[in-house]
Amino acid sequence: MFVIGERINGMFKEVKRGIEQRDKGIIQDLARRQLKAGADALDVNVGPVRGKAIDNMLWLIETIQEVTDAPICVDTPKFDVMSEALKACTNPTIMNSSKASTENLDKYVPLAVETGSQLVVLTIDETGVPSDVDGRVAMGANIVTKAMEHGLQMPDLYIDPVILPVNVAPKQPAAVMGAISQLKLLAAPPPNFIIGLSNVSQSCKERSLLNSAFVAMCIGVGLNAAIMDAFDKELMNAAITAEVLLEKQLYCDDYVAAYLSNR
Ligand code: THG
Repeated sequence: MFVIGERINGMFKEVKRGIEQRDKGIIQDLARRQLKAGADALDVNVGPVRGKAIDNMLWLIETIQEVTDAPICVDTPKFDVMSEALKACTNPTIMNSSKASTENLDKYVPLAVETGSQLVVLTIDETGVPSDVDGRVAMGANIVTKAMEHGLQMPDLYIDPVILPVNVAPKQPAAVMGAISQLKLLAAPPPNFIIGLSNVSQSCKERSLLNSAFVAMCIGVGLNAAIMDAFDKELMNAAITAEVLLEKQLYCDDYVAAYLSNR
């Protein structure tokens, strides 16, 4: 499981403060602690701050690169922020994300190939998020075709079937799982599958429980990456356990410790 720590995101108050006050300590501490907790990469999102998105993103990236060589998942919906950010990255990069419209794919996929980045593509287009499995599968097929056309290898592509909060969109968790089950058959080797896991429990009471159960279910159908809360030990343990039960990790009595010591 490729764990991308979600915490360096301006939607969190301390991160917003860190960005506004250019307080490197807050950001570097979050970077180190997420990696120590088992994250493989760090999501970096300036959040809903107004203006200065490029400056803020570049500052975050430079600040993080001072303390780690871990891959950086550049999380922005803006193409200009993305392309400037990639120039500042010396660490490996994951572009997060492109929408699935042809116009977007024709910009983002070549940029990924050119910069040697991996690329996350959401199953969202100008009509929004499909409400069912079929809509996601149709978009996923188009994403795979476009990646191949521009020469992006499947191991460098992540398809995100977009999970929404279960309290307002109760049919979506099953639709996400159905989409992964079908899309993984589309290419050999298949692309990677990723979700922004915490979306599923936003504004819900039992967040950790919902996140843990859902990650295990999704891993069962082929999810192999998630932007998630690496500080939630129960959640990390659930993900690791799901992989052991699928024999993606070898069982031993201390499999959690063994997994984490391999990071
Ligand atoms: N797909 C992709 N990228 C993504 C998402 C996705 N990036 C952003 C997001 N979704 C994933 N990251 C988060 C990070 C935090 C939360 C949810 C998703 C979260 N935050 C608390 C909340 O909103 O309640 C903030 C609490 C606080 O302020 O302390 O839940 O889907 N590709």
